Amino acid sequence: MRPELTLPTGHASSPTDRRLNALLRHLSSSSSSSSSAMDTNNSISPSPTSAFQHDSVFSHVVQAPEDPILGVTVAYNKDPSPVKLNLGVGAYRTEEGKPLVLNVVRKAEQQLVNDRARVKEYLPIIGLAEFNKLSAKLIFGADSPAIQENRVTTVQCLSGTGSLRVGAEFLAKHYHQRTIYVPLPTWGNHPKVFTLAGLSVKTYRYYDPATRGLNFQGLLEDLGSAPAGAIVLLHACAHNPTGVDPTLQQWEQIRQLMRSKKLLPFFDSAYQGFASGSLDADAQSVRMFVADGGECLAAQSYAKNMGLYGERVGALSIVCKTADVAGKVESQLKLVIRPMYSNPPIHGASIVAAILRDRNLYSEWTIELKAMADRIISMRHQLCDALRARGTPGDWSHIIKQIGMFTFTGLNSKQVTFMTKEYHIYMTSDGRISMAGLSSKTVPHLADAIHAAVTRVV
Ligand code: PGU
Repeated sequence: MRPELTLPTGHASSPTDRRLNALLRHLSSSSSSSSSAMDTNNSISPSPTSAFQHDSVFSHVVQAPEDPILGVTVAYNKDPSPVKLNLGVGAYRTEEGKPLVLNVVRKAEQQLVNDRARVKEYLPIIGLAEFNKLSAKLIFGADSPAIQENRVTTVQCLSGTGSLRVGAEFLAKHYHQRTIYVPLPTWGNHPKVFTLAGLSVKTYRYYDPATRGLNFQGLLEDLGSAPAGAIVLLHACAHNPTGVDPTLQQWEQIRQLMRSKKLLPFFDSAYQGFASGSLDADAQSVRMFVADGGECLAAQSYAKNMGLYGERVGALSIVCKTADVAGKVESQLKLVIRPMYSNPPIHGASIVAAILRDRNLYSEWTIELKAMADRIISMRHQLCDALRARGTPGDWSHIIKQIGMFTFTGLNSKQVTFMTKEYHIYMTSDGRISMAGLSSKTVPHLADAIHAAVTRVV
């Protein structure tokens, strides 16, 4: 039995209410004339005060907290202050504080638009073949023997996150060890992605708060005592959130230890080119592990280095011992992808392929990339100088020493809350700030806020 749809009596006096009641009468008469299946399945909730509201099958659902990183932007957007500053999400901004679409991306998009032969058909399950080939070349190097020997399978995925997820699901299904070790700390989404994919997450020591540098001894000890075969997540460069990377010598020691213990490296490469400004230099860690002939996984993102955040374009590569194994692995990756999202989007991958295939566009990209990396480095110097000029207590040299998009300031969550409340500066509660969100104009405001936080909040 359907209750009659009207607004509560005594409220139907205004013209608006009368119109609403007429509409409700119309809706209830048209639905009662339809089939009985419609009637039971598509009942209309007449008003928010209806008794139906209390019968929701979802009424037990509790409000979830905002994401620790993306939620910072949500809070920032709600703040009406003209001086507000978003240093939460790792997204590049210009000196004017605006998001940047690279010139070379605009050019590639123009080419795509002008090409009338282009269609919007589905891509294959593993994505755009040319994109995959060029992505592997970008991370492993043009002369990589693994590529030449066809031992690498590369599949286009939904940016870095999607690549990690597909790789993790493949490992959970087909690899004998389901434990993955992630650095402490790491990008907040890593544990969630890996756990939901079916892996069990453990941590290895990485950052030393006392030195604000690498806890190399702790890292070696923890990886040394990991069970044989365990998977190890490594940030290829520009470690997030700490901005602390091993030196090449340290990478070499990590490689030797991992190979001797048969630990499986899973590289997350979300910042190639952003750490040093050089695409090759930032891929050194990965290339070291591939050069020894061993196996590994690599998740690549074009969100930062091409500024293609919202295009969701990335790649997962699995380097295998033989071409035969690589072919079989690829066939299984397709079974992971197909029920997840069927096949990836075409536009972003076409932009990347257009840039990577063309010598001129490629070289233009490297110049724009270097300019972004340099601007971030210059922000590091400006912020450090501004704090020194204010006599802010503490040693701030880590701002310059750390690399990539972020500075792990060492500010505690109380100080972060204070800076947000009093200075409208938004950042993650672990004290990480995105240097890419800063500009010469906003450095003084941030330095004032840090100075006040350090001197007034313990
Ligand atoms: N891996 C690491 C180490 C990252 O820092 C990020 C992005 C990703 C993967 C995923 O990037 P995709 O956009 O999926 O390619 N981290 C940024 C962006 C915001 C977020 O948390 O997704 C950050 O601010 O930490």
